[in-house]
Amino acid sequence: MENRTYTADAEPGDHVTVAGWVHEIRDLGGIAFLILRDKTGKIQIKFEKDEMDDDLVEAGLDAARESVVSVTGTVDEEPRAPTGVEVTPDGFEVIAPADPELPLDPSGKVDAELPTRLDNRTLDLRKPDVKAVFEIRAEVLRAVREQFRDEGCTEINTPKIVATGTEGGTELFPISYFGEEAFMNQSPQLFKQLMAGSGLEKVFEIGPIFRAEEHNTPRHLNEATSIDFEGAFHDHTEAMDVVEGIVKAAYEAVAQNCQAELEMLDIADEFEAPSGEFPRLTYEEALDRINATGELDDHLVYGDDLSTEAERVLGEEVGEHYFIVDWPSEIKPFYIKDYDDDAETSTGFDLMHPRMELVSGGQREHRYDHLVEGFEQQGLDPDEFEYYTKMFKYGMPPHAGWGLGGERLVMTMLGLDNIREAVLFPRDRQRLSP
Ligand code: ATP
Ligand code: AMO
Repeated sequence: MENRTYTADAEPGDHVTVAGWVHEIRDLGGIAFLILRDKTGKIQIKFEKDEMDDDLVEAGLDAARESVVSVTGTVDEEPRAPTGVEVTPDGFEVIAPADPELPLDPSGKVDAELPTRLDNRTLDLRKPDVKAVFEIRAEVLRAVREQFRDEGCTEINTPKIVATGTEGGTELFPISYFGEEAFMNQSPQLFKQLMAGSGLEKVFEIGPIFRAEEHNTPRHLNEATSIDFEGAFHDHTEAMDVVEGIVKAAYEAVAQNCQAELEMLDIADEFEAPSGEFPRLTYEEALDRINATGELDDHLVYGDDLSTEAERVLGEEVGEHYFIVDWPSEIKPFYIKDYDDDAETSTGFDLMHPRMELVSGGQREHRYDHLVEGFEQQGLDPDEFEYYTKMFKYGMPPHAGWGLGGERLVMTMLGLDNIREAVLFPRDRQRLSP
């Protein structure tokens, strides 16, 4: 493959070997065109039937669509060709033939349903608009990592096979660990906190979380990518500043480095990185604004969690990213700290996109006695979490953090209807392979 030239690099006068997929063959009679496609774009290969070796013409025109072929030839200027140049071949080789019966059409002329696309992701990602989503996803993760590093955070990796859950006992996937019961981790929550108390102080992790969600929705996965932060000596407002910076950095990087992909998705014109501070609404203000719309069947009262419908109504009201702060303690997890002067109100916060929740976070309970009490109140046995709680006896600083759903970030950024569009191989109720 040494002398392969990316198709976009082919210049008039070059004698090149270009390799890629047969995108399309247009046979016009005396002249025929094979459109060759690779990561960089497409190039036209011209076959002049009367002037070329018959075997060469036959090999080229018999190649099935989506076969991988290699073409050697001369590059000429041709204004009528899609890229302004074409290759007149003197050599043609089929490297990997494709079955003419394709399960989906990568040229996009025939639409395929999502399940067919997910079953055939290799072919699906030959479509430039689908590929664009994953190029952007990669850029988002790159930008997020860079922003964390600029903030002085250290990237960590914590175990995904664990002995206990943290986000409530019902949504765990049990597995057998050498005959002992274990679980797929729902969140790096406890581990990242342990690292906030370590010499690392400010840490982040980008990794999978596993949730045995029973429901099948367009915004839940059973395996998702969580972007987690935990910082020593941070309170919840500082943790909110960090996540606001991360989300903005991701948007800015995409605006700057992914114009071609945004155009491919047809959203380049309206794509905008959020500017200005994200509004911070209290939970009670949020309830008032939702109730004032009169759009919900039931009036929300203090202590209610926000339903999907309530989130949607509020999102339409606010119309941009926003935080909800000052939640009732009773509906936030045990590891979140309450205000010192108001034990009924929690330092927990959510960051919302107008369409859905993106982030949960808060300042953590770092006082040993309060933490153990919290476990008991939540119905969890503190003894099972001794590996975690005992570290709170050896100098655990005040700390705060959050978890941001990576797929939700990409989905809302690009206006994708279904979260599965933002994952290569989604795991949901129906889907365990590929
Ligand atoms: P022959 O070339 O042997 O006369 P033909 O009649 O099929 O055979 P043309 O009349 O040259 O071929 O072209 C057919 C169509 O292809 C025309 O619409 C022409 O504009 C277009 N065409 C010809 N050459 C090119 C090229 N190099 N790139 C793009 N389009 C081309
Ligand atoms: P929470 O459970 O709210 O908080 O999760 C944080 C964020 O992760 C994303 N997310 C999901 N995305 C897709 N499918 C799912 N099933 C799914 N579950 C969660 C969401 C959500 O806002 N330990 C806390 C975080 C913290 O306090 O640091 C936690 O896990 O975008």
